[in-house]
Amino acid sequence: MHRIRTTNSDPEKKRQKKMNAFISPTTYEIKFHELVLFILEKKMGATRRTFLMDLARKKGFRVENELSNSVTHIVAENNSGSDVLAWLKAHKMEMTTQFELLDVSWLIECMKAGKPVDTKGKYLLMKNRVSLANPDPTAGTLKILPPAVKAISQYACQRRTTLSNHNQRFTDAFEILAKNYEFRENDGRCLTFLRATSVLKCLPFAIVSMKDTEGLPWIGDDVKSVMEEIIEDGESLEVQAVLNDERYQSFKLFTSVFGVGLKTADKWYRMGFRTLSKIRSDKSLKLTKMQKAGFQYYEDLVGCVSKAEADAVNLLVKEAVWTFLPDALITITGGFRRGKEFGHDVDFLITSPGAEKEQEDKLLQKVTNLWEKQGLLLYCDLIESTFEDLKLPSRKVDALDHFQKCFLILKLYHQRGDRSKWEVPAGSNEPEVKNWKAIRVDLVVCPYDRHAYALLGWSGSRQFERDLRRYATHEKKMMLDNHALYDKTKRIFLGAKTEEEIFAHLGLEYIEPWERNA
Ligand code: 8DG
Ligand code: CA
Ligand code: CA
Repeated sequence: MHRIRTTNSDPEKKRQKKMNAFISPTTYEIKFHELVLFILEKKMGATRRTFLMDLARKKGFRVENELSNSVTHIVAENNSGSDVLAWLKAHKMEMTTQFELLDVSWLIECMKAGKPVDTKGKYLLMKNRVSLANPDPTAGTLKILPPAVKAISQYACQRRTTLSNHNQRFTDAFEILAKNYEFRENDGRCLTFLRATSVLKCLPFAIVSMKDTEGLPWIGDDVKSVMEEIIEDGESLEVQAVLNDERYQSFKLFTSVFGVGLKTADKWYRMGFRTLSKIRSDKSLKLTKMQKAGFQYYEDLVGCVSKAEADAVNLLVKEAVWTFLPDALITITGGFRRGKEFGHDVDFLITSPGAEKEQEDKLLQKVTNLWEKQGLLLYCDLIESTFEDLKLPSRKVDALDHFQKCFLILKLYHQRGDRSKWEVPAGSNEPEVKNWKAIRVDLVVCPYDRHAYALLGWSGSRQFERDLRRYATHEKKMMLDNHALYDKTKRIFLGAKTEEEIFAHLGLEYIEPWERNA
């Protein structure tokens, strides 16, 4: 093994050796073999370093006393990336492997999690992995290599995509283009930009030059030309043109109304409408029940639902559902399960281990009746179940599922803590101020034995779901949807009690919900 090459008279090394003598000789089991840590003493101090080394070892990390070729992660405190490089250079080492330079906050997160966490942008002291390739140990030349990213899969279900997006300037632009292609019903080009968005969102670094995109899937010529513009000029003319396009602006506005899809938006646009107020006041337009509700509660619905509001709705749902099915399991799904702070609605999956089919079938009707009595139900669209036990999973990647569900608008009263700001002072003649907010809520009920499949299907993101199904079909000769997984070779349904089991059936590493933000 190559060791740091330093002269024997190096006082730093002598001191290091002395310190190492104090490090607890206790050996701990190494749990995470893929990482080898070295903690830099400079500016951290020997006591804290010893403490952190010991703690990390207790948690199953391999921590080296000395810097060697096997080190993969160097952790430093109060040092910039260039500080650390200067230190390494000053210590005249000969190393050929690459390693990452990380701030101590990364190590602390790992200690909290009890396992290695992503070396995300904010922890990295150097965006690129570093290699000290030094044929002449006295010269100490440093060479920065391109980011060593593991080959990135073309399938979102083989990538870990958290909410920390280092490439938002590109993905925002792609999302605008994708939306515009969706409005123009150009599904192919829409998908091109959605897939590119999804790939860039999983990268642990920010792209600064086109060289950084080498080897990435789904980055074709159209995507590249937008990226090049953004890198060179800070913005893309194509994106600017879309943002200024009247049709795009109108479609964006019209589809922001609950119940308005592409067909209606197109109709209104061709009729010459450009604003919502004109549509609202036109008595000759026939609106669906859903669109009427969409206009009635527009201001509330267009503002996002916060995590705190989702938690308040969660209490409402639990209280109502448990009145009729005390053993029901109720899970928030959708974006909030993936850790998002805001969403456009709140999604829930409900199942009960003990309920008879009849009880299950009547649940949503009972719950919505209760809310209606309580004056909380502003809109309700209940869809009956068309679920059949032995139905083969759908072949379509975007198929809707067959479970019983309801799309709702609920009245959520402001909580006591923030209600005061709405309260009218005593004796005031002002009209009473609205003390509630309309919230979109989706409830889905599934049979207990399908819970894992329904949970996986309703947790999203949409891109993640699409790629799970595409992966099952093309890589495994299996069919997956929100109800089941069918192995076409063996001609059997594969049961699963947990999401982990579904990933295992598919031969995939488990991806946590908060890593599914593809
Ligand atoms: P957001 O609300 O935070 O904006 O995003 P989201 O929570 O990820 O999106 P969503 O539109 O609420 O959808 C949540 C998941 O539910 C998504 O992965 C797609 C999935 N889903 C189904 N079936 C159906 C369905 O019938 N309608 C809708 N709208 N979504 C469905 O699996
Ligand atoms: Ca949602
Ligand atoms: Ca939803």
